[in-house]
Amino acid sequence: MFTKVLIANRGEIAVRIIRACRELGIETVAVFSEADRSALHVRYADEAYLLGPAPSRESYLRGDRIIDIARKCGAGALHPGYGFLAEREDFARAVEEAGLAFIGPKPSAIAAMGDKAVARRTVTAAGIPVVPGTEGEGSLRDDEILAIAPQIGFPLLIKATAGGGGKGMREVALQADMPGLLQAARREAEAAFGDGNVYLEKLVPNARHIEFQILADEHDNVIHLGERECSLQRRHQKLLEEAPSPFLGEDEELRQRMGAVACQAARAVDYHSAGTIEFLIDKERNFYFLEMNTRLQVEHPVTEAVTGLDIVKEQIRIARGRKLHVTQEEVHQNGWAIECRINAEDPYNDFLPSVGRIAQIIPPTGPGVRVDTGVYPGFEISPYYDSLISKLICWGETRGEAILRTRRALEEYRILGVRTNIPFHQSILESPRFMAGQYDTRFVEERFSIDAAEEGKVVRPDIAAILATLVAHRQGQQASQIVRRGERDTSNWKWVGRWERMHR
Ligand code: MV4
Repeated sequence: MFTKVLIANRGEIAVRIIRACRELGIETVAVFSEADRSALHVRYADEAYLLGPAPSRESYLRGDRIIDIARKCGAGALHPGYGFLAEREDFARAVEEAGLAFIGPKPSAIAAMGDKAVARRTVTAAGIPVVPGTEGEGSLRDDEILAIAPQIGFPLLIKATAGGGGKGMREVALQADMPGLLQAARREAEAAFGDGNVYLEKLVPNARHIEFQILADEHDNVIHLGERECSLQRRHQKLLEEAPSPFLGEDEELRQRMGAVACQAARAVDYHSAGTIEFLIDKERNFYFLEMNTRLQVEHPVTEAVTGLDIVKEQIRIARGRKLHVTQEEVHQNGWAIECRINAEDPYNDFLPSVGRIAQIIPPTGPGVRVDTGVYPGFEISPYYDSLISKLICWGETRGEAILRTRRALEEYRILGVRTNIPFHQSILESPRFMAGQYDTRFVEERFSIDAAEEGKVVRPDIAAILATLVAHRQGQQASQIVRRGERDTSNWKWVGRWERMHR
């Protein structure tokens, strides 16, 4: 059984995983790029090793170097987090071949769900409903696709088999548009995944995007932890997630039916660890398997908030060969949770990424509030990685309380130095459609405008001036951050001195 874990990731998720390891008494090893020398995950881990220059390709995607470091430092397992190498079958296999435990599913399960056409066929064989579309797998030629399209009917979607997340996806309204859009989809898929293969699905209009969290151990136990509503996105970037889904609401029968199907899908690929089954639901409440994400997800905390389970700890326990310590009957959704992804981007300027130094950051706290972040005052937001700087997760006994608490927390949140999408979240949380739970995957793009939502609002330069003064004052007398040390450092003063010198 391993007692030391290498975390092959950065940012908030690396910190999240280190925290789970700490609580389990497991030693932690961080890896970092030159841009992340003073990042939180580096400071929180017991050991940290440099991977290389800032670009991911030369650092966090260097699977060979990461495995090398893991072996040399005596780690017994590796947690990939999300993104980067998390869903790469070849990497998972290389980790196992190096004698390390991969904290995630088997390479064969990653492969079976990674190709979306193969996944469709696999789950269909297990009796799981998928959206009508092309059947089978393997590459389809243009002439074959053009021949099948009218049989499926329009509107339809061209999707990349290597895809997921909307890349290489094209909506087609007419057969006449097929050839052009087919080429465009193939080109985009080729550029993004090095694989231009595509398949077709009938478009489900006004769909809701609901996903089920599952956990599966190596002793044939598969359970689901209920759903998350993920329909609030913009250009396939999720911005806000909640659990439960307001669309499923009190419909416990449908929830349990979908949960059972999610477990079935996991069993179909002999899945172990935490995973997510994505479904589309149409207005008539028909649901269809969309894809499976074979990793820990960004939005896992909303499920943790309502179930009281620690999904990362469960992943580690499963990788240690232990049994799930809850049964399906023991899992309950209690209350409501909302997660806002706080991104360094400008909601007033087409969500353009915002880079620079975080001059000040004051996260909200208090009852029912959780903030997962990898940044701190002085941290430099670089253009090399995604723009997620923090996740705000608020829990309430009811959806209403969760919304009010999220509004309160967003109001408390102060981030200076970079632009963030906090005003976007505030506008969403005040929009009648969101409050009523009546939003689908097109809401942000088609029905929501932050400028319209904020029309008529007063600008308060006096408040801005007072805030600027307070921040300047604070910076002048900033207290040292005192962290209790274990055996590995002698003095808090020494540590703080080093810290201050690093950020001068
Ligand atoms: C769909 C769909 C409707 N019908 N498939 C988007 C990302 C990937 N996971 C699958 N996605 C979708 N697949 C069928 N057959 C709707 C989505 C979808 C979506 C589409 C357009 C704009 C925003 C969207 C947000 C979530 C899901």
